[in-house]
Amino acid sequence: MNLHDYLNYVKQRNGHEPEFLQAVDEVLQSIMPVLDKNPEYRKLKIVERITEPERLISFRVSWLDDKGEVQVNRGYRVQMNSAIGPYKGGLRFHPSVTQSVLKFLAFEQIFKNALTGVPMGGGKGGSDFDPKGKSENEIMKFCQAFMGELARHINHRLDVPAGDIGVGGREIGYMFGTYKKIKNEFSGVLTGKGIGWGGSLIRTEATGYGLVYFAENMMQTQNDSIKGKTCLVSGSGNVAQYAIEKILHLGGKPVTVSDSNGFIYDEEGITLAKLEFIKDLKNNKRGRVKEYADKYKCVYKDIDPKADHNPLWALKADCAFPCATQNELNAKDANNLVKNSVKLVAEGANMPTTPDAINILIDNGVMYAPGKASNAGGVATSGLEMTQNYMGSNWTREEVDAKLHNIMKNIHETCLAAAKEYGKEDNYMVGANIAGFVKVARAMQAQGVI
Ligand code: NDP
Ligand code: 2IT
Repeated sequence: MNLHDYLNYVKQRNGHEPEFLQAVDEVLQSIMPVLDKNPEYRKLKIVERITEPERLISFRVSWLDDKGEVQVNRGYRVQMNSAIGPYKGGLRFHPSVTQSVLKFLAFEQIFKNALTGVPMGGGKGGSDFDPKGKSENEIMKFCQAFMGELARHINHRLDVPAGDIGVGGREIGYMFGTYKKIKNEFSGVLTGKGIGWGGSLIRTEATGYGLVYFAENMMQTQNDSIKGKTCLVSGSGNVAQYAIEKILHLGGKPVTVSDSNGFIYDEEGITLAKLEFIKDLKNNKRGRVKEYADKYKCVYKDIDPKADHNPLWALKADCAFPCATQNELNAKDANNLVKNSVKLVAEGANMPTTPDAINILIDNGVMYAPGKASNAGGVATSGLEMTQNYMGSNWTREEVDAKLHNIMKNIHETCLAAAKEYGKEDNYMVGANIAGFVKVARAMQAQGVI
């Protein structure tokens, strides 16, 4: 089959899943030269197999809210590919969660995890549960109900979930407690656990820190650095917060954060002290970023989700880090970034840049890092948490940070090397897709038709 046939094949089987098709299209376009060079991959139907989840679990989650009313949500776990290790990937709690969204995330996770060099397969899960406006008690009730079913399908050697949108340390704690009680065992079945009960230092920071380490590696290829650069960051959750922290450590100047309502533009720059305000606002008070503008007297703009562009990406800056959600940066936004001579776009979120926007960035010489490479520091450090759990020991902050640093450097080199080998020099997207795919395809080939 050629590219057109493959795309049709996947479309026919998953026509109602736009996000999944978007993620698959991108990877298939990148890997066609690999299939041409290795005809056995076609014969072994690696593409047909890798686009089909090994197992997909969908389940009902019933729970009682504070008023005593019965609530019903839908839960999922997509166990996508276990060729190179146990299924690994986060859990997302957000009303926009569908099977398509989780399949796209699980699919990308296969290649991301392969790039880390830590042995982990690809998986993802979550629920259409909306944590916004829920009481602490309701969050706990939901997490217990969700894990009440998920516990039957995971264990520390089979499938190890972690956090994602709407799932942070608090939710991991409630789910871990439930798993432990049901299974009557204390094991590293989840990552992102608290320090003192199996968690790893730096896991909380890892995605944002890793993203900026990766961006710094990209800048270094141009004998440049993040130092002194004005940076746009979207989102204000886990990834955005620690991306901002590391930008500040490296001497850059972050000027924006956003949430689903709007964004702030702090022309003077977000400082470490202002970042502490954001962390407290989003992680403890669960407030809106507008409160930052009220406190620090800077610009705040509502984001209209129906608008044809996001004005955050029309601000002048050197670097842009989309860290909120999928398809948050479209062609119009990419044109605005290009118009303002942005040098680098590195994805903290998964698939935040639409396919036409990616083309615009690459065609205009903007350095572009796909999330499966640049946000891999989170899952890589989850892998380090698993290793520490297996060994029964804990590494210091410095040890884990040094390993994270090294992993991001290796991913950067791996992407560039694969891109070069296939004549797409400096194209991180093609490099990431090829390097991730080749590793998994080889393992699938070795393990036979299963
Ligand atoms: P959080 O839940 O901590 O934060 C998410 C942020 O994105 C919030 O500011 C949220 O705003 C905003 N957001 C979420 N959905 C939307 C939406 N539909 N429209 C606009 N804004 C939205 O999640 P994370 O920081 O963990 O995750 C952010 C991204 O990074 C996701 O794409 C995730 O898959 C990816 N990622 C996360 C990793 C991790 O380790 N946590 C690892 C690798 C990637 P609001 O407060 O209004 O909801
Ligand atoms: O998208 C991701 O890589 C994550 N949400 C982290 C997954 C993990 O298992 O740490």
